[in-house]
Amino acid sequence: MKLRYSPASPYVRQVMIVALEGGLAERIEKLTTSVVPVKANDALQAENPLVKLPSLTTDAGETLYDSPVICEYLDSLHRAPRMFPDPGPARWTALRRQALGDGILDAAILTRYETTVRPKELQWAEWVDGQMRKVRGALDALEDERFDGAFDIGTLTIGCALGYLDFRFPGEDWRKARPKLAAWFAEISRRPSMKATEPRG
Ligand SMILES: N[C@@H](CCC(=O)N[C@@H](CS)C(=O)NCC(=O)O)C(=O)O
Repeated sequence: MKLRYSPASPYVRQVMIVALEGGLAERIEKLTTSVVPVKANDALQAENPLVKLPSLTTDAGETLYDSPVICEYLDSLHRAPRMFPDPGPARWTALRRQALGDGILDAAILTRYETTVRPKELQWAEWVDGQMRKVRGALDALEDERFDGAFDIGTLTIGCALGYLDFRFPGEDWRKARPKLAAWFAEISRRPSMKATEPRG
């Protein structure tokens, strides 16, 4: 399998965590790829018309995207404990948490593009405020979430979102008003798959 990869991408990180947890990492060839929304990338576009990371080309030659689809595909290939729970209440909880983690990431990345890619004279403060309101509101909701030791697609996605905030928004100080979430994050960050995929770049 070939994975369009960046060590800085929190969505790629989710895929790599699922791969590591399932013992599949050796089967994945990482093709380091750089993406910026205002720049064309013809090679990536030929595989993924959305021109985003990650995308995964399977051994059968089909290219899958986006990260939730790739994660679920990889999770179907191994016999280790599944990251996607079977149908039932635990699955809905995990998928809701996955959506919340991805939502934090989507808003944080829109903020980052607005502040680092868009020319200064075109930047829109209300846009940034609106996106960061989503991020902070989601973090506030997570402070009261009871994770009960779960490590699955929901909790790993939230872990990747918090890791991304530390990586790209070091001034945010999200831990200050959210001590339970901070303690939970410290605990899951000790997991080998989380450690091996800490963001770089
Ligand atoms: N929903 C997508 C989001 C992927 C995404 O936005 N990836 C970023 C890199 S971290 C990207 O490719 N950005 C380039 C762009 O938006 O054009 C997923 O979960 O895979």
